[in-house]
Amino acid sequence: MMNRKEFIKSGFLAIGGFYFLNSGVLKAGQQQKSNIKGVDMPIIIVGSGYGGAVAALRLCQAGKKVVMLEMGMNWGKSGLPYSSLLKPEKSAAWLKTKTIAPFFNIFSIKPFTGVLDRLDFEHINIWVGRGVGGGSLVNGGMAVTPKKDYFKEVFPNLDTEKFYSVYFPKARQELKVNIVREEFLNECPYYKFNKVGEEEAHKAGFKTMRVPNVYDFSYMEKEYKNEVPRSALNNEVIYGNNYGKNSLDKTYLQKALETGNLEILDLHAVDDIKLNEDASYTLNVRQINTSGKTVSEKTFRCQKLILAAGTMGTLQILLKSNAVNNFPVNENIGKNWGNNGNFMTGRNWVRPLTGGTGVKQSTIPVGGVDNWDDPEHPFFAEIAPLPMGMDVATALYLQINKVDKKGSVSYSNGKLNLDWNESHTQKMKENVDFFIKKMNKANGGTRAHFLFKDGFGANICYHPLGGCVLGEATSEFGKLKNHQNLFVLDGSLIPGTIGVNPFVTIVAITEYCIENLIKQNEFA
Ligand code: FAE
Repeated sequence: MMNRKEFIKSGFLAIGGFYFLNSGVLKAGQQQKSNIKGVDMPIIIVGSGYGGAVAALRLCQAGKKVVMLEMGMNWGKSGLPYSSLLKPEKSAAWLKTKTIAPFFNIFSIKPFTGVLDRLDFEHINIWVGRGVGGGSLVNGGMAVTPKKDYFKEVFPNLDTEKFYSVYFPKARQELKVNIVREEFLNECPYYKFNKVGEEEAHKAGFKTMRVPNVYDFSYMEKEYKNEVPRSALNNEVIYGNNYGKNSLDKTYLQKALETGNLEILDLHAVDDIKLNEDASYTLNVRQINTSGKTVSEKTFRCQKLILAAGTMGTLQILLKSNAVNNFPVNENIGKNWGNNGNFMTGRNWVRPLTGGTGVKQSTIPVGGVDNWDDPEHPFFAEIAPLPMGMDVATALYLQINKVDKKGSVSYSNGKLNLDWNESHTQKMKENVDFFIKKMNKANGGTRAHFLFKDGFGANICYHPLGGCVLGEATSEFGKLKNHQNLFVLDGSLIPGTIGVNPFVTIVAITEYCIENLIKQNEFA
């Protein structure tokens, strides 16, 4: 087998070589309308997040040549560092002039193809990752397997036992999921926020749980002892981690590249797609530079297409293509969308006289309040860090609720529209109100007016899910209905809710789908 170096030297795959011959060499910022037609590729995957990375690995291992198009940058290859929360630089935001963290956006920045993007709708803002590795570059790494009963409720047609004996364990192993040592937690002052969070939750009568993560906790222990460069203990997370985190570029994508069968084209954004008469697909793609300027317009054609652009990206491509190219989509596309019950909230004046939640905080969450067994107020609340470089005596929580009223996504006036308003988050708000009141009553503290206008962050969403639901908009294995050669493998397969942070489930479902699609000779 060719190693990665030999693979790169050999000019990538034959098709890649052909492709580069045609596209020529471009200088940054150069505007070029190329008319590359009929660049035939057997399999194209759009997006390099969880769904895309899992599909790529399994197809490459099965001997298939795969080309992956990713609109974000390949940070590993670029050699550029990720920036910390307290000193936002190039990686902090996708082509914005100001930072776009959930709060305290006081920093001006130069537009650059950074790793964190925010999609703004009337009642909700949705954060997503951009770059080779997708959401894994910006997320908190919380690697949670859903409760078995809830998984069964959400996916009644899947073989629950097989998921819990095969696909979830496989996902956790490939993602390198691990758990923090309790002794380390107790001694490390960077986890005071978690200790306080758990103590206060217990005092209020709530149960807490330890949350697994893909951040390498043995690395973090070395950070703490100053044996290695710091990352989680140096305010790095949503603008990328320079060390410690096992993001997809270090797991699934790295393994897929090592097969020699994967070529990743970064800074390649798919605008829309067309269905050809021979059931192949044509993709209109813009190659951009790091200022976001189009440097080349390209046309790709492929026999098999996998959309893994994340829930919002995949819906954008499908619905826009339907609007501009009459691309066939079935009536379920855009339906059954949800925010995974995401609702951010917090409390101010948390232990103000005894050092609050800590000046220095690790960026990697390790604990949560598990209130799922309460029939009236079922929820999970992540005890989230708020590393501000000073003690703000504030506790931050990202609550995950059920989604009792689903939303939907459509495309009009040249953009995605979301049918999602306060009525969709009403029950979540009641849960948050219940939680905060109970916490404040037992421990003191106030609603987090410093963080959110009314103490409620209903509009903060990290987990958009659904809109292309498994078995509804697709076959039981993710093949889009009414299509012979188009597959969707990402968060849009999950019907708006999964009760926990979703990437372990996205990985498990993609493992299941791609295994069966390969078995059925869909990519022969
Ligand atoms: P995703 O990872 O979003 O990848 C899609 C990729 O497609 C991206 O790289 C896009 O740039 C690319 N793309 C989109 N449109 C195009 C296009 N037109 N052309 C080319 N490329 C395109 O998709 N989940 C957890 O389980 N645990 C956590 O701790 C956690 N924390 C989070 C924290 C933050 C701040 C955020 C934003 C998310 C967090 N999530 C967490 C959610 C998780 O990252 C997300 O569910 C997954 O990344 C979604 O995986 P997908 O495969 O659907």
